[in-house]
Amino acid sequence: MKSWWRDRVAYQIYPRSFQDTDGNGIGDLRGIIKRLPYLKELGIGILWLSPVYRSPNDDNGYDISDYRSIHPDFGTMSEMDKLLQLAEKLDIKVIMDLVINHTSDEHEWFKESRNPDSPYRDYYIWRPGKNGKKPNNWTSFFAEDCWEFDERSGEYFLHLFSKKQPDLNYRNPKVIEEVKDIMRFWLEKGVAGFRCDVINVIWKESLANGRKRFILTGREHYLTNDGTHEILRELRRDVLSQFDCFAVGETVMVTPKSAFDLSDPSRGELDMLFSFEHMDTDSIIVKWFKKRFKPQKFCEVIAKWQTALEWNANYFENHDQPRSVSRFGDDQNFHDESARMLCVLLLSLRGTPFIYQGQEIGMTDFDFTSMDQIRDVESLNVYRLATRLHIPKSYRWKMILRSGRDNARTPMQWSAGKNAGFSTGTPWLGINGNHTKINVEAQDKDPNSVLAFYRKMIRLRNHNKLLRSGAFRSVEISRKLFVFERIHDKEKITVVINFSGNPGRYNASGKLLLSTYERIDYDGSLAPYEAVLLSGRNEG
Ligand code: TEU
Repeated sequence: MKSWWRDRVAYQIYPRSFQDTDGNGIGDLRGIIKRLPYLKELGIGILWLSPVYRSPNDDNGYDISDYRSIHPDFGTMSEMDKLLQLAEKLDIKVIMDLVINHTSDEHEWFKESRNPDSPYRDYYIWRPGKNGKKPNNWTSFFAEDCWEFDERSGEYFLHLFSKKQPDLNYRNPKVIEEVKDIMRFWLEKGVAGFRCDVINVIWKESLANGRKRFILTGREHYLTNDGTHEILRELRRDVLSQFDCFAVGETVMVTPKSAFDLSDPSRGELDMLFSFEHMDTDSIIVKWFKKRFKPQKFCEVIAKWQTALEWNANYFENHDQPRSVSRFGDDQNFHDESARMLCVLLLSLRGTPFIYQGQEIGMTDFDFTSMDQIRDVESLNVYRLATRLHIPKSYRWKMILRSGRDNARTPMQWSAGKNAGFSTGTPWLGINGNHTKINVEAQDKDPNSVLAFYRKMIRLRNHNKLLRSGAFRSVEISRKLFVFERIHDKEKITVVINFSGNPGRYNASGKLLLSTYERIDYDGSLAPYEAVLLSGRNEG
């Protein structure tokens, strides 16, 4: 089957924050249906829906209690079917979020498994304590430890994420069969694949104590091991290979080598994956402790991954990350210019580009002023831990401001009107006050807007085979400049990026294809955050 997913631009919707149509303050499927023409006009070819399944929303849907039903807040299964039908008519492929490392503790399987004699007991990882202690010393992704004691069954269960997200036990063949059935259910409905949530931690090689670490003690026992590779090959063999679909993995803490093995087409596991190294260049060990963002380091990591993998899934933001224009650009002095520069960079790289809702209009980090406004379980846990560790309140709040996931989850800014046109009710999460300036309606008819530029750049990529599938060659990476080429046979496109708020200079030849500024030709001068694409002959 042709890898059509390599020729399309993908867009991620966080449904809870996208468009509410029934006034309950939560985005819904009818809202997504309403906005499909907007996505078509943007040039989107793949739509990734973050979870819309039934869930108690401890982790906003990444804690699933029924994989085959739609959460009533989002709508009904018939509305889901309608969304799929309309998307197909617009030639937009829809992929679902496959969250199979864990379920919700309100899933029937888990409720059953609390009975030690239940056939579902082995669907999860239950262990007795040791001398009144937890089964091991592992720590979770959400700043807690990894074991929760269940009074009823007198044992602990493992959870790498929140205590309401118990890990599934992949040593139990029934679990893998259940996952295959869930995948088939959605593929037979017409979805075109899956974004596989933290897919490289699902096999726990051992439950032994881990080496004490600042974060994720115990990770050596579950990160990207043979068990995970085998499960991925089995899912490919028994399910994915039967459908015209793709699987993109979210793979935490992978190296270029381990990522290559997970996404090498000849191994039949993932078709591509989201890595994190470029998203951690401004972190000190963990994302909550930040250092100054350095474009050179960021671009060096990107260049490394461009050649390390046969194919990448490229992204600069998602529902877990701060907004890219605030983090990698300059949302105060060069908002539009740096948003356009990031657009050129993302859409000029080799690999499938993933745009996150609101990125196309330059949405920024939130303007919250208090923890009362924070909803994300990860942020709430981290703030509680930082308080226990006596980290000063001002610094605790700075940690949340700079790295909290709610930065990306404020409702989509459709207009300057009430609630940014997101909802007629009270939004589940605060609306950014800058929606009066940054919104779709204001940009839709403005030829100089960030939105207009995304439409232009996506159109260029959708019609330029060299940009979609040419080889990547790094030319120059310095404190302010990132220059690379996309090459196919005798043709090449040179991408010159001034990754700074100062004017720059880089001499390069070629016909000007596009600039983030109005210009008719390229004389080597670069305005602040200017990016240009030049087409020419490949002599090298
Ligand atoms: O995220 C995996 C994960 O580890 C995230 O916490 C991410 O590493 C971190 O927040 C990035 O800074 C996936 C989902 O994307 C996330 O929304 C879920 O909370 C998590 O898995 C559990 O399902």
